[in-house]
Amino acid sequence: MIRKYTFGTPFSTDAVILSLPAESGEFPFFKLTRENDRVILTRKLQPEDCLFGLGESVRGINKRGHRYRSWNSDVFNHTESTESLYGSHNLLCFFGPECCFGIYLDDPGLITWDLGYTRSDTVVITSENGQLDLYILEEDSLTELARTFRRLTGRSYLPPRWAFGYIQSRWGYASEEEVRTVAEEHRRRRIPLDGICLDIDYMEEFKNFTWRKDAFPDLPRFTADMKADHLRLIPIIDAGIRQENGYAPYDSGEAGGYFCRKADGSDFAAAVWPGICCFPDFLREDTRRWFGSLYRPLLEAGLEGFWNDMNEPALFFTEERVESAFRRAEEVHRNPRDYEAMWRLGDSFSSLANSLEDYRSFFHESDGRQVRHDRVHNLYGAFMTRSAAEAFRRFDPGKRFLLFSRSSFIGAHRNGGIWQGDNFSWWSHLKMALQMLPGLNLCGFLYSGCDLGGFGCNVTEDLLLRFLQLGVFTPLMRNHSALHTREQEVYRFSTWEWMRDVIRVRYALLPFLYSEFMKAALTGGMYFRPLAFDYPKDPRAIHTEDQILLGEGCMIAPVLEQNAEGRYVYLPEDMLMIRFRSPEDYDLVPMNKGDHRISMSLREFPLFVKKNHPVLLCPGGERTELLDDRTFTAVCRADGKVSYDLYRDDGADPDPVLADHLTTVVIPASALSGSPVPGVAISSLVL
Ligand code: MIG
Repeated sequence: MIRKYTFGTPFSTDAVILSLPAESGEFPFFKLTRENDRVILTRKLQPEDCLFGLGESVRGINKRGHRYRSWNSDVFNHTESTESLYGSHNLLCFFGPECCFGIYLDDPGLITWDLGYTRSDTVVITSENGQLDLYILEEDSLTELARTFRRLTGRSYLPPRWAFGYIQSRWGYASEEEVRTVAEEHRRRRIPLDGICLDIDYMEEFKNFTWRKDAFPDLPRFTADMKADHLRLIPIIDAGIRQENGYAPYDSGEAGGYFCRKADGSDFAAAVWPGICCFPDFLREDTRRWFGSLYRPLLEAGLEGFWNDMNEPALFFTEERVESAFRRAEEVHRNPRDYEAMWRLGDSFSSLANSLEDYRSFFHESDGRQVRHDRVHNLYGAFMTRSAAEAFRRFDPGKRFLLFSRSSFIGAHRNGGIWQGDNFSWWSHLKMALQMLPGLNLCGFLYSGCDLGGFGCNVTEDLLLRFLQLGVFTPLMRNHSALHTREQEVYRFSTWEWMRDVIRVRYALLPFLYSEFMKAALTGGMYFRPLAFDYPKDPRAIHTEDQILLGEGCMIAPVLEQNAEGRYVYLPEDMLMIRFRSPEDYDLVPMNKGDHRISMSLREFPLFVKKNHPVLLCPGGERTELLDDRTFTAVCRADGKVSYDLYRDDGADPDPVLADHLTTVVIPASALSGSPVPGVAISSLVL
């Protein structure tokens, strides 16, 4: 059941696809107060209550015990105390012995979520805008709650099937030759690969929609060569457009009046990678059309995938802010004995980036109205994604394109995926990546993943291995690292063969994982979920923070600590453990409900599977397009005959009908009797 409540005149965010009448009765579940413009919602928590949701955010699967802020931010240095990341996903589900409901704030401005921070038994949610649509969702189970929310907000984005392959990326690949070498080094070692990301270094002076003619002399030919080898190039596009006469995207943007403006009507300008930039007003339909059309030459050059960055939007500085920092510096210079001012001087410069004052200084246009940016801040990245997705649809309506963004808002889950932003090569960030996945799925972002290996600082071999072992299961499986950090391609490491085997397991599982993903996406389900969703009566499962469910019948529990050589795993029911070393080399171990200490050497990682849920392994291959998805080994802890509905399609149809693509695979009871592992059916299938 969904109930809608409207406060003031909300900005239309496009997040919701159902149009519902607003209720007029008493507001349920919360005490509602208004303070100046704000709307404040307060609710007492019972000791057992859990909170799920908030999509991209730090800390646990259960969000209880921290204060979060919906305010899209470029936070290269995020840690567990960070309150805002790159996206704002304003859904929070309350789950306890006496409650199962969700609250969704369709509000693109600043929201504070005090989730047992000020008082451990109280939730306080504050909307600064105070003008919003508020939805209360009520169902008997978390699983139904998630479905209802998807009904409200629409179907998740479907990436092309090749986007489930392994993708190599690094900030710093600066020429065609370098990129070809990366491809070649993978090929020589038979490391599977489907795509290589081009970061800002491919552009001329970091200017969107250009490419460096010296380093990438013929991008269409390069793209075609790679494609002939079933590899895709995936260029980055940033939000800002350099303010420079003679640069076509700037000239056409200026001519169309498509940029965000200051109060005096002049274009708002701020420095980002290309220098001083203007910012497309993506909230306007005509701007989205214009910006989307700029992708066209790249699409015509054969490119089929993009990642959109810096779209919070990230601002390095504005001239106004630099001026005022210098003014402060001069004042301090004149009063050298004002030690405190001297000490604070550093802050004036270090706080130049992403300043609230700048976000308050420019405007969007909506239905002829001027809307100050900070009121709608969290929409910016989502509408950039929308601009690109709409352009791709116009260009080729019969095809899926890969698109993933850094910044997002609910609604953007219909148009693209997201990556989890600038993590570090830290063990704690491996855990954070795992814990973020269920929340993202709840909010509709099924196609996602973190920078495997970690983006910032230097990775170690063991950490990269463990990251890849998580990445085997994330829809976006991308190794990405920052300029000047240790080179992170798997072939750089002495244990590259183990890493290759991990990636090979991904390819062997790919048709199965793709099937699980598509079934979740097409039925409004979740690909990853907290254990609480399937075991709502099991307190151990409800509070499990380092294992998550995958698809219909699987659970993952990666090793998250250095030198651990294994870990404890809680099985909420009897399961089969598949402990992989490679697609050909794995242990099948039936295990009973309860706690287990499981040894996992560096090259080993487990997949747990419920009884009577088969897992399918294909013979593997080095490219998604070359996989044989008709020949499988099925493994299953079974009580008798079992079947599985395998989803298979062309991987490109943007609007597939689930029922048209299901093949029922049957594993006969006889597969049990001949099996070397008692109770586990192992069966070869040819479709
Ligand atoms: O200010 O394009 O999150 O993935 O490599 C950094 C360079 C800009 C941030 C992205 C990261 C990307 C980097 N970008």
